[in-house]
Amino acid sequence: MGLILYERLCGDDRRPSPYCWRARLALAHKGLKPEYRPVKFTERDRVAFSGQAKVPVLADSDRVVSDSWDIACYLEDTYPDAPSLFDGAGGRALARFISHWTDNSLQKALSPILAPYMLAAVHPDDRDYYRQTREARYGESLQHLAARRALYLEALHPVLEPLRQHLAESSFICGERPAYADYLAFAEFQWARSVCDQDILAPEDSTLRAWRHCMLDLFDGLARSVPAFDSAA
Ligand SMILES: N[C@@H](CCC(=O)N[C@@H](CS)C(=O)NCC(=O)O)C(=O)O
Repeated sequence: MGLILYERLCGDDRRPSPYCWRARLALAHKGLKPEYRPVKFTERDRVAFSGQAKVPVLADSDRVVSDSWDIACYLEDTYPDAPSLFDGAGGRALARFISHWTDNSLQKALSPILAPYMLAAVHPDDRDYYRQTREARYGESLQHLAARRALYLEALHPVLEPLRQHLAESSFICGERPAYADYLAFAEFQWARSVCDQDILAPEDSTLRAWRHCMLDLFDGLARSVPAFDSAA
């Protein structure tokens, strides 16, 4: 048995999960080609062998790893001769900081914009589950969130400022070449373009758009190869 990545499946074969894109891109960076096993939200039992219910889950022969950060660290430590995801202990620590920033700032700003789009994008079997769990999380209906979309988009702009300023000085978050910190942030943009028919970036946001374009080109256009909206190409 080789490498298997269990990842989220949505309707029309969409793969929006940013956590799963972190793992997809980390595997590609290492030159590894896993078999993808798509899992619906309501198929939690299919990843129960990992001891928890979320994706991504990576199975590498008899090793099973869940959690995107743990998967990145596992790949880095298990495949040290392949290109590095972190470039040393300092780079790993900085990537961890970007992972916390992504989870706590970028994703927090993005998720109220994308949750209503997700409701339309999830597999029809998952729609009730998604609505119930997300409305419980936000404490209000997804319809109410959608009605405030313009406000959330405005609030996203300053959250992106550190990324914008950094990318004005550097081709990638990690410098001359992309590495795991780039995948962490880009995975959120990939989530957006997988489900949302409007670009979350303004036309004048040229620095972020240029970086996103380069990220989409990586690994023979891996991120472009899945169903998504062209509005954010
Ligand atoms: N900290 C985990 C979070 C994983 C996560 O939340 N995955 C989502 C992907 S859609 C999930 O499985 N959610 C299950 C649910 O909402 O029921 C990671 O970094 O991998």
